[in-house]
Amino acid sequence: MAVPAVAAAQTRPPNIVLILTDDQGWWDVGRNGNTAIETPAMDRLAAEGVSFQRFYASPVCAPTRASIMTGRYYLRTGIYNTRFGGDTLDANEITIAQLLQTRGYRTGLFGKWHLGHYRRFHPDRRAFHRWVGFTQGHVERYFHPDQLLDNGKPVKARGHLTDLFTDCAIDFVKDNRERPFFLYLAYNVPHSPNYVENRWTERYLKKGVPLEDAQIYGMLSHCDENIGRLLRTLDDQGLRDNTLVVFLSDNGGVSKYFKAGLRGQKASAYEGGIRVPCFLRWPGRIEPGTEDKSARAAMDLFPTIAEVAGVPMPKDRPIDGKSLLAPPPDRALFHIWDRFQPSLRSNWSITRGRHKLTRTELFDLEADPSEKVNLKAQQPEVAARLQREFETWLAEMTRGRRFEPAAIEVGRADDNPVELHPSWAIVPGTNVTWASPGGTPSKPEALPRSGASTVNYSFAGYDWDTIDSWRKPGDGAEWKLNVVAAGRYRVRFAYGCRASAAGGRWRLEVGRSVLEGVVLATPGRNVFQEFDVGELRLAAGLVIARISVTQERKEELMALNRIWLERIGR
Ligand SMILES: [Ca+2]
Repeated sequence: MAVPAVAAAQTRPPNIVLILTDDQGWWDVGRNGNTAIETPAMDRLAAEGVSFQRFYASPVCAPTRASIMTGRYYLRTGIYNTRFGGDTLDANEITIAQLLQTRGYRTGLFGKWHLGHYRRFHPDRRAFHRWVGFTQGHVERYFHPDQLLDNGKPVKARGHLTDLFTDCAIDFVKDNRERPFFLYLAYNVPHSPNYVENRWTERYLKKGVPLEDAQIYGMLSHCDENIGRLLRTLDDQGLRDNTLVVFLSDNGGVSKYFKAGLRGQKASAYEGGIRVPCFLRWPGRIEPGTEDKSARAAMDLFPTIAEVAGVPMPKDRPIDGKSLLAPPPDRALFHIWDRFQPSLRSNWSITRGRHKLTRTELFDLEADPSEKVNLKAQQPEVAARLQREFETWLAEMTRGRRFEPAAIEVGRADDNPVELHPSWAIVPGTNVTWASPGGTPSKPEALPRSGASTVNYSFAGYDWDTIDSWRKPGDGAEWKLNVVAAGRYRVRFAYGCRASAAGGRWRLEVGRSVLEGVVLATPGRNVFQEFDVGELRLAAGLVIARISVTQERKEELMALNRIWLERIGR
């Protein structure tokens, strides 16, 4: 697809609306051959613009979001995981919102960020004037959500997130109709947990779609209705013609009812894990009903949007994406996914032209789009060439990088008290990079163990994750902190502990400051209560916070859900 670029001298650059869905497969949209799902608004965007047939995202959420924001392969940007602090975009990355602000755009994000949980990494620190959303990989509740932030401040809301984010987006469009705006509407459907009003699900149960897929389709149809609402707003406000609308999903799907013959799903480097729907509409610039069969990628959106807005790209760093408005580049596309240290043992693939090499197989995507026939034995020279190209790329991506969480800032005035999340903890005695020999760990995800330690990290959702199963003296967990303001800190825990297990002694060391105490009973092991446990005096600087068991236990110390550090004085 080649269209004439907009002259940078144009007085008002076009608005940009970027709509992202979460875990919608290439096949989860009517336009791509799914006859069961009803997605008229998405289909209309495709019919009124260009539809990409081979559009690639990363196998999972945060990596794709990093590439969209920066135009770069995600491993360059600090992202290496979707949890454990590995979903943090480096502070020195340049986001597309930053570029657009230099051209006078108003920038808004409504939805899932997933590029930094702590304040320093929030969207308003990455050049979004306004954001309403959440920072982690998913929410526990779609209805009446309890994890929403408005420019970093917790807010309560009533209704379903898909409706709420659309309402915010529509208000943003109306409030900014007189100036160029960049709207990033990052829906979190149809990511689990599957919650939508029953009427949406029932529509698909009646068609014979199995329950889980009916819920996914229902969440997407509900989302589609909301996208329709937003598109009507653009029409009503007279903004349709001067607005580029981009629609895509962030990784492969998880539904199984219809898969368009693609192999694999979310988290896989097969086509089903990385091919996503992508449609662009720009009236008068993009020919309606265009189909583009070239291999394109989510990181291409950054240079595309920069070109449309007439903003120069950063010159001080490699930008891997290529504008979608230019003819298809001659390039390989690389995919890799590993929750810990990326390596040749990770789940990876390289695509160049018609060929695709995975860790163990070679495919001809033109003859075999379903990736059924392994050609590695027949075409060893092709496989070897792609292998070398992948190894060179991986070496470049990983050189000099440590794949570990960023330090949590403690003592910021705008994030006080600060929460220490169990998912950001490291279990001592293990490699701090959490190198995993076998790639993706099995569920439930556990941190690697050190020696005889039994400490466990249990993920039961971000609200309910815990550090537990600790019994031996020294068993514990660590966080890397950056104390930005020295002073007195109040320490608060949230944990669960059944009465018969109460009485264990804990020790919290933050640098040279130490606090000790006894675990009290709560109404149940999984019923968390909050306790003020004392005060610490902290010096400024980088430091390790470590909580541990001090005496041998028959029962676990507690199910630790949170630690808060609140600066209360000099
Ligand atoms: Ca996702």
